[in-house]
Amino acid sequence: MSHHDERTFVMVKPDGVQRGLIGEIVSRFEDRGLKLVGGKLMRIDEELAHEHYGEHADKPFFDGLVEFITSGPVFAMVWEGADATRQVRSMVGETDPAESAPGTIRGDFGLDLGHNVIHASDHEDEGANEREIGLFFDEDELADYDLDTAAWVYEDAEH
Ligand code: D4T
Repeated sequence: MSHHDERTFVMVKPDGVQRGLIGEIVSRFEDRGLKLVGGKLMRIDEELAHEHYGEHADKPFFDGLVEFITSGPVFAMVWEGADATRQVRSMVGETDPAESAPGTIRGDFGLDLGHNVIHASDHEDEGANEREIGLFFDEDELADYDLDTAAWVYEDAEH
């Protein structure tokens, strides 16, 4: 099963939590065949916000971004599956909801670049998924189990 086990970090942002979109978003990844291995409702503090968004520290939107991401609870998740980081990103859409196709999460639920509902690890940033999982989750918060549907999701899985 080794190539089915890529893990990626996903987070419903404070706007998505307030708008009641946790269930809808979880359902989309479940429906796709991905496996949920971790999830928690939590508040991001200033320190974690700075670590998570460190690459944007010198950008003009950084202060507003930190204020927003710490403004209410987020729902942090880890999803696992073949090519999970890239597959999830394609379901999320572009950073700017206006550029996101209908059918993507931002294309269906977002209108505003600053309130774009969801975060997912960047598949073009090597190791971003593992780094972000490590920032938000302890290893003992992640479940290691087989999903019985895998035999139907993956052509090469054993029945
Ligand atoms: P995140 O990281 O939140 O999933 O978004 P993306 O990976 O799609 O995009 P990003 O890292 O380039 O931007 C992080 C975050 O900053 C907000 N933002 C971004 C903003 O408020 N104004 C801006 O001009 C940009 C580029 C939105 C997402």
